[in-house]
Amino acid sequence: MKICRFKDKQNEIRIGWVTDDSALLDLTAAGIKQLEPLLESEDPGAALKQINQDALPRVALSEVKLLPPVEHQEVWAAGVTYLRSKTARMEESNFSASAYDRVYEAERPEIFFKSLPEKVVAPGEPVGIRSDARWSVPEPELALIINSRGQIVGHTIGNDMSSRDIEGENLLYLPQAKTYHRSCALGPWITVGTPETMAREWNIHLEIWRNGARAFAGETSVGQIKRGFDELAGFLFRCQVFPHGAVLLTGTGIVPPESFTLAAQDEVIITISGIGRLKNPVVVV
Ligand code: DO4
Ligand code: MG
Repeated sequence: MKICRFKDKQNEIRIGWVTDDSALLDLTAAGIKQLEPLLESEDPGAALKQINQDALPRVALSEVKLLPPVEHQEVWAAGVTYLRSKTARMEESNFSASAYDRVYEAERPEIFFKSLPEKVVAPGEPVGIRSDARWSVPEPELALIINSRGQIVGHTIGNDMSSRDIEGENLLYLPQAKTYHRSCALGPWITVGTPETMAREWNIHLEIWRNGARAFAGETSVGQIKRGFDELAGFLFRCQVFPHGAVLLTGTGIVPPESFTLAAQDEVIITISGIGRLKNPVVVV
């Protein structure tokens, strides 16, 4: 089951239940005006099933503006969770190579702050590459939607935009490489009710388009993530509170070749088989 945030024709923010590729049901008529109460319920999928779909207005997806599926949650990200990511980071950095090697094997994962909710980029809106970076890439990642009790209640698609040259120069520059204007996109909606065993069978696909031609394509599987989802969420919630819940990106397993860097006007398309597609053009910030 898929739920989204959207703006209607009157520019009002609403919650939608996406029923097929072309339409959603407006949940306002069922008294649902925010995602948070649904995500905080014991079982959001079961709560949705109790709603009478026939009583809800049906709206074409082409008539709405999708918003990032995040309200008051901080967005965090795990790193070096795929073998491919560890290898790539070690190649980009002579200086800090052993740090990646160690964190891949260590009990404690790498987790870093990624974005305030109000800064998250919506589907279709531009993601940013830094004007002071030479080597910029998208990182297509499965994102866990976690409620305030630390329970994983849904999944969405995340793009952890990154400046590889800045990170590679010195690991202490990680916050600048990872957290800047337009560096995090989420969407197009949240899938609820999928157990981890099923989510691990999903594929993640990345395409980057430039001047009408495909400049890069790559694929991985969620099953390649080395750590369990509850393990990652558990570390995020250690000695920390998230009164509105949190979003946790789970790391990237697709890394374009070293010769590739994003450019303005590229289009980044991330598809996760069980969720949908997140598309964003690129701008320099
Ligand atoms: O250690 C740097 C960041 C790693 C990351 O973002 C990833 O593996 O996805
Ligand atoms: Mg990442």
